[in-house]
Amino acid sequence: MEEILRALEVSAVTLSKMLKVRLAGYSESNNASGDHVLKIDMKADLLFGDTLKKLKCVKGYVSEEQVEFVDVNKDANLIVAFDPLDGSSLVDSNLSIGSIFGIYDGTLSGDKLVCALYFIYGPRLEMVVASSKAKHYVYSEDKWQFIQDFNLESKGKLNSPGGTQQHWSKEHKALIDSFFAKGYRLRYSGGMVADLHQILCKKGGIFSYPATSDAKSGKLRILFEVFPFAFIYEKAGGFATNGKDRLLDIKVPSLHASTPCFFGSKEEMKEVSDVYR
Ligand code: AFP
Repeated sequence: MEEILRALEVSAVTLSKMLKVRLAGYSESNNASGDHVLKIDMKADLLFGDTLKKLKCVKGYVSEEQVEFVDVNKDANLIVAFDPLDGSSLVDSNLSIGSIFGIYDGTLSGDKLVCALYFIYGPRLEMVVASSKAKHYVYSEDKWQFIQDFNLESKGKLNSPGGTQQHWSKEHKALIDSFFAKGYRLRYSGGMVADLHQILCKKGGIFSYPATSDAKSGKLRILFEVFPFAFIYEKAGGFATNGKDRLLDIKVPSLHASTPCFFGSKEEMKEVSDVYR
């Protein structure tokens, strides 16, 4: 596992440098989830894929940008699921974006997740890695430096509500409004890495991406986005649910399946469950 982390750290520094230069426009292709793909997404996918292919401990990987599972070493155990560049539609507006990874032992299911991490490309390059704790690092003076362990309070002040409001259910709208009525402040960039990172840094709040009338399974992908953040939030003392079940307990119907999801500190997550149950 350490071998994977060290290799990804190097690749993230490379990607961070690639992101600093002016980018070409949109490519012609769509990814496996049907999204329009920016050229930089594909470069990031190639970069991390090539990195993983060189590692003996990697059995295979699955990327948001690839339709199929990619085999690497049949005798190895660890499988990496990743979103190479989440929030890429924000590249043009120069907002923070990220790369998300889940490392699974043998099987792509929530109970086999042994480590989750993300890199955030903002004014600084930062990384959060969770295995036993959720650890926060910054890349500074050519090395990764530890900042803190994330520890969420039992509740926070930020409300980060995803999905088009026009397509929310009445119950979901009432839930989101109830947080604003209690003084929560709106924080939503449209990039889950930055939005969830902010809640961790500010020690609490709620991020939601519900089922909507036009997207019954929500938008965010279980293996590349939802499981890694659910794992990180639990290690930081928070919780993650689909409204009814703990996210890390849900089944994975297919590699690119999505799910409604809620992440946050424990009190907000309890309020979500009270409404959705
Ligand atoms: P892109 O990778 O297509 O930019 O999507 C980003 C994302 O998957 C996630 O990072 C955001 O939380 C979510 O989509 C935003 O979706 P909405 O634009 O529907 O709010």
